[in-house]
Amino acid sequence: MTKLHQFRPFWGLPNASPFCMKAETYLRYRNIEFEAVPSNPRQSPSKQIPFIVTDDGQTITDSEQIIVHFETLLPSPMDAELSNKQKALAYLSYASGIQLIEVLANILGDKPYFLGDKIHTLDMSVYAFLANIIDQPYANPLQDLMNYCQQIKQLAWRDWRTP
Ligand SMILES: N[C@@H](CCC(=O)N[C@@H](CS)C(=O)NCC(=O)O)C(=O)O
Repeated sequence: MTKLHQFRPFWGLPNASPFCMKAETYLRYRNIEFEAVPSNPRQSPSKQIPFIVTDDGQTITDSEQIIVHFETLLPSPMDAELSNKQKALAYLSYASGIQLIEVLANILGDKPYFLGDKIHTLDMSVYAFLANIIDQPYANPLQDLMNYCQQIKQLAWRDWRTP
């Protein structure tokens, strides 16, 4: 079984690292069997987590590469029908803080997912970063994006309980 090396749950969140939570959200949504292994960056070949060790012994670091690995193996790739313009959205960074959050809220608008009616790998990233702000104990102005997070939480994390 694939081993996902990542931080332990923290602060009532499955993971306080959005990169770990992104990878785990993806594995859960895609129903890929995996075992979570508590780890830390020192144990990773890239000195960053998450990383996975696959059934056949391959080590893959970086949340994006983990998704790419499974997307090339599994049927029905999540992003197959996207245009280049839509794929460009995936390069959004959260570096510019609240202004970017406002932009994201506007892009999402009334749509259920960032690129429309269907969930894509971009939603794994956006969800993981937003959940690390929304699902934590301090109030903040991200309430408008909560429905979006709740939706992906229902799809990928329904069975998860705070340890
Ligand atoms: N591009 C990487 C980023 C991973 C990352 O930044 N992980 C952090 C934890 S949130 C880490 O391991 N930091 C340790 C370090 O950089 O020394 C990914 O998508 O997986």
